[in-house]
Amino acid sequence: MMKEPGSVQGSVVMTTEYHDDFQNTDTSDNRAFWTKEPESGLGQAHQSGRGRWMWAGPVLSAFFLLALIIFVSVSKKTVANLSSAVQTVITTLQQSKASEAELQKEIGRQKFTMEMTERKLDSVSESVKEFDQLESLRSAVAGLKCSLDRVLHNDTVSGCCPLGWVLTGSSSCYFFSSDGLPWNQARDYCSNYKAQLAVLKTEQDWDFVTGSTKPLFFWIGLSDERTGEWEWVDGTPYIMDRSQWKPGQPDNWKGHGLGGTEDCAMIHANGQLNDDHCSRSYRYVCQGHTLTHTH
Ligand code: MBG
Ligand code: CA
Repeated sequence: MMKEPGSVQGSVVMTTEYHDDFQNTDTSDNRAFWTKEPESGLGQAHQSGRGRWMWAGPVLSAFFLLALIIFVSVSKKTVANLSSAVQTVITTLQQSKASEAELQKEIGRQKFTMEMTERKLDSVSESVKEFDQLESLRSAVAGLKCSLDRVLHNDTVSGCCPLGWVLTGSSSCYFFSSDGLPWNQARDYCSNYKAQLAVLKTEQDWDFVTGSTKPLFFWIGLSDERTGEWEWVDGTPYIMDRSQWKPGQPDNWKGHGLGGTEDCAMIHANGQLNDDHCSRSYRYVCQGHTLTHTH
């Protein structure tokens, strides 16, 4: 009744309806369906390897991630090492800076010490230069002390010269007369004081005496009367030194009209020697020693 071919066909239709999809599996339909994909052989090969290489992506990603981790880790380590090295360099620089400051301080201290030493040496050098002056000052002070002792105690003390005599650095006593006597009488005067007419064998004695006599004339203990050769009153020979004599002297001059020649030495106005007639009256220089006992 309701069964009609269409019904049967209906089932068929149903089938047909079903087969519609099926029909879509028709080769031509299949072809049509697949033609939507790339047609090249390569595309087909790729498509066919896709399944096979599915693991590559994650593995590569994991590998990349691991590499990144290692890189970061190594980088971190490197940065840490670098930071430590930089810190070490900074510390070393700071230490060397501190050492340099200390070194500079030490150099400063040494410089100061050297400057002090230099100043001390200058002072010593000046003292040495002034040694001669100090020596004459010392003897002047000693002479003043003797004078003071004499006034205070009305006595002559050991190490001092007789009243009116001058004490020198070499502990000699000199008397510079204010009156004039012939050479022989002058010699005897000095002898009365346990002294002698000045015998000047050293440069110091020479300088002291001639420095004191200028610009007056004074007899000293030098004569050639006894033997014709110049000798000191203590009997020792005189060693000729022309620089001690005035130019052209000694000349043993006879033109004075006093008889005889010139046999006695006197210190002229300029501090140089001249031989003169022994009978002339000139001031004289006696030379003696300091007293060794009080009396
Ligand atoms: C004098 C001397 C004398 C004698 C004389 C010769 C101008 O000096 O005192 O001793 O040497 O010169 O001309
Ligand atoms: Ca003369």
